[in-house]
Amino acid sequence: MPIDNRAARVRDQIEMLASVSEHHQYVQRTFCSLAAKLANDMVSGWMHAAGLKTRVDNMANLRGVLPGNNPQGRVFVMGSHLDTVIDAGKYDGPLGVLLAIDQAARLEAGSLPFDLEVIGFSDEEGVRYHSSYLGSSVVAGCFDQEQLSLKDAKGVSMQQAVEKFGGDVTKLSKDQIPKDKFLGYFEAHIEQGPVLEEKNIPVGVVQTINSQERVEIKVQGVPGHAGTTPMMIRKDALAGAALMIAEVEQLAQKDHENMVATVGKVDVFPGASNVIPGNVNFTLDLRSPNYERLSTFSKKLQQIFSGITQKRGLTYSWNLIKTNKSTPCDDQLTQILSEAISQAGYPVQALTSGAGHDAVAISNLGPVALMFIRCKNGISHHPDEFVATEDIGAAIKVCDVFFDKLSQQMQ
Ligand code: HGY
Ligand code: MN
Ligand code: MN
Repeated sequence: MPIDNRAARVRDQIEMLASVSEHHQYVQRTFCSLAAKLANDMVSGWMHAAGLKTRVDNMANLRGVLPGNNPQGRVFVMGSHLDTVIDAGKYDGPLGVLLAIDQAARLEAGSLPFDLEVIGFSDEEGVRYHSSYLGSSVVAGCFDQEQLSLKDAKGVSMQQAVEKFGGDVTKLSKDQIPKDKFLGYFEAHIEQGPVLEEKNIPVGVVQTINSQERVEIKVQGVPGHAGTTPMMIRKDALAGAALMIAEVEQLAQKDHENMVATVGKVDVFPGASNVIPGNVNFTLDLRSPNYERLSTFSKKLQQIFSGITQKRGLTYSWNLIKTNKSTPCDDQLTQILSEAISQAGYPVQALTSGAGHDAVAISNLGPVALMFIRCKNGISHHPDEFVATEDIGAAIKVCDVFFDKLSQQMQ
């Protein structure tokens, strides 16, 4: 099938998948939701049509295998995630899964010296449990079982959500790819940044994925009557949290070359307009190319938080949910990818990734490579996210050469 037709097919699949959402006004597919199930159903149909043998594993990952020609062969994985953020774009995640399915459709079963496994990971964004990489960390054998007790906004534990979806948490280890079977991983993903557009290049090759820390901060004060409690004796958790959040931004701005810091979610209790907030929980998302700088930033922030809360008669807790050091992409796979980009007729543009990707978790198994695809104005995690069909075509062209080279060089 000509590349333009394949690109148009991927574009149409992107549009169809974007209609699968747990919200009627915007795109939202979170871990183990009904929308996640419907998305798995839709995408597994496309996997079948591409000749893949599919299954949903115990962590809700959708997996399809194209057997190679060597029964003792190892497995090479290509994929990305099918879950989304809230009010999401259409391409962040799904584009990488659909490009993988397109590759499987091009390659005949038995044509590769290794098995090709295509995976639509179940939870890269970590929206429901403020975690991340739930699906890929099970595949990589680095899932933290303690996370099964995390509760979502409705008090549903991760274990309950998995079991309701049809997974068995006692069998998660069976869903890991054994390290000695694992050949490597390749992910194609939108850039979610402006560089490729500025350079007018459709694809780029990622060298490193930045380090990341996800924390939940709980601030405790004393709730009270908004009308009868004098100002000077209040222990207002939200007023304190507001100062803490302002400090997050100021400290990151002071070190803006190395750090980004975001408070994306704030929950106020009891949340009534005439009650002084007694408790506030907020999320903290810290990122840096340099993990040591991130750790120093994190310690400094804890000192600042302690100063603010002590002065105001509040207490707070710092609950680390997830931490990932910066992840280098594999030299050999990245070299093959760079050669494929060049052979496909594009300049080779090296990039670092400020965003996290399933490649971070999968790197616990072995070599990973990550290709970025230009997206309009670098917009992502927003309904205006967009990738031109020509750039989908460019990505397909590179993937074709990448797998042809891979099958000659790696077994
Ligand atoms: O948050 C991220 O970096 C990614 O989109 N999960
Ligand atoms: Mn993503
Ligand atoms: Mn994302």
